Amino acid sequence: MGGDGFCGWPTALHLSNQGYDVTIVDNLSRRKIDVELGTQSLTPIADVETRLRAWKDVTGKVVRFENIDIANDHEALLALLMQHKPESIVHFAEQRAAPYSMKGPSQKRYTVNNNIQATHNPLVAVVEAGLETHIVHLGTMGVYGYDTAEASLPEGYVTVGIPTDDGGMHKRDILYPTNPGSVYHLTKSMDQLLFQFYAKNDRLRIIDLHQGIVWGTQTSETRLDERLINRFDYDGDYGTVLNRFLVQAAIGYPLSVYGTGGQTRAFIHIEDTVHCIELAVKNPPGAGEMVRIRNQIAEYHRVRDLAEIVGEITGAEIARLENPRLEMAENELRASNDSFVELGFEPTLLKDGILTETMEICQAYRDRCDINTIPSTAEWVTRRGDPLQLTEDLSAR
Ligand code: NAD
Ligand code: USQ
Repeated sequence: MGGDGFCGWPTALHLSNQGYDVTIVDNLSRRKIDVELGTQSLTPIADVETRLRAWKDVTGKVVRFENIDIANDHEALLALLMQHKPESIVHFAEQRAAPYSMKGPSQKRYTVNNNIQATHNPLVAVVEAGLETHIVHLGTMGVYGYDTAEASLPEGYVTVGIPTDDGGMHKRDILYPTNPGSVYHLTKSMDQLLFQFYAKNDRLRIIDLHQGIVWGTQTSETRLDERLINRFDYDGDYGTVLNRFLVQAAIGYPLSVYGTGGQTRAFIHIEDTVHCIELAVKNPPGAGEMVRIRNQIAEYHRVRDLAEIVGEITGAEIARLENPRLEMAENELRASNDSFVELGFEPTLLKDGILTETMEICQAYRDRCDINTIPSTAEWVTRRGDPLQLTEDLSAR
């Protein structure tokens, strides 16, 4: 679900290449939002039919496509599940840009309505159809929040002690207290509760992947033919920081560091995303078990350090812009990714030289870049008086 998007498309191809029988379900809302925003992928993505024909031409394999809005067309979703009885659902189908979710009231409402229903409906449909389907959901590291933590973030749960009336201690594993920084991240926090309920009540088998920022664009499957090329967002809403810096460097635009650039985030290359999802699909939890949460991350970087790395390689200038977001100016971040490493995940790191390939893509398609869509126009809060800054006190609330 969401298999026409940036992470979904290469995953669909990879799973198909591994011998899985894949159906993509997507309502193409992401392509419509590009039109609404007057932007487009840096890379020339083909329409879905052309993409699927190319995959068949190149590999002989068939991937099916169903245009269904999973948030609003429950009957079509249910009928599809009853027809195919899938072994697994990989669920990417949500509005995923934090800035877009903070642009205004209609984008906030769309993000909440779309994302919550797009997560709830498949859960209801799997129960209604009486299926054993394993659900793999793409969540985000952002549910943990980015207040400076002195400890390494666990994978989803934390054990707490609640004092009992007789002076003892009642121990319980609870979801790590969520601290979302945007309406988008808020929906991922809410998704977690839906999963907890359906895993307990209906014994659904669910994995929630808390993924970091995905960078890069091509994978071994999307490289096979230009018609298979993956999406590359660089605009002020959907472009994520490292990919934006690489495009900006390619067109000679100063790298847009927000605030001090002291924000530390987790990153993962798109090829690693695809491999982690395959590992998740192959390793479902049992029925009746707690939701399995895995942190899908390779490494951490501060935004200003990324700008310096890209600047050193390309000679790009660095611009320090007022931060349009309400977030901590500086934060530390450490998080466990042990459960993927135990399954055999070998993270690809920036220092492995893989930056070069993405820079080449940016150079190859730089003429498609519309400079007017680069600035971020979403503001987190209506500014009155002094610029707002998130302090540690406010962040911890
Ligand atoms: P994307 O926007 O490129 O892809 C999402 C796809 O879902 C789009 O093709 C869209 O048309 C589809 N979709 C949305 N709502 C739908 C609906 N109601 N019915 C059917 N299809 C619908 O996003 P992406 O970057 O591929 O992200 C995929 C998932 O991974 C998202 O859930 C996102 O939150 C998560 N994630 C992404 C990143 C990242 O850096 N890109 C990082 C962490 C987590
Ligand atoms: N930033 C800049 N300059 C830019 C763009 C961003 O300094 O030009 C900063 C932001 O202020 C922020 C950090 O870079 O501190 C990351 O921003 P981002 O836009 O790269 O990523 P984010 O908004 O967090 O969202 C992305 C995906 C989202 C996913 C999330 C994972 O769009 O779907 O859930 O990464 S995570 O960040 O781990 O929560």
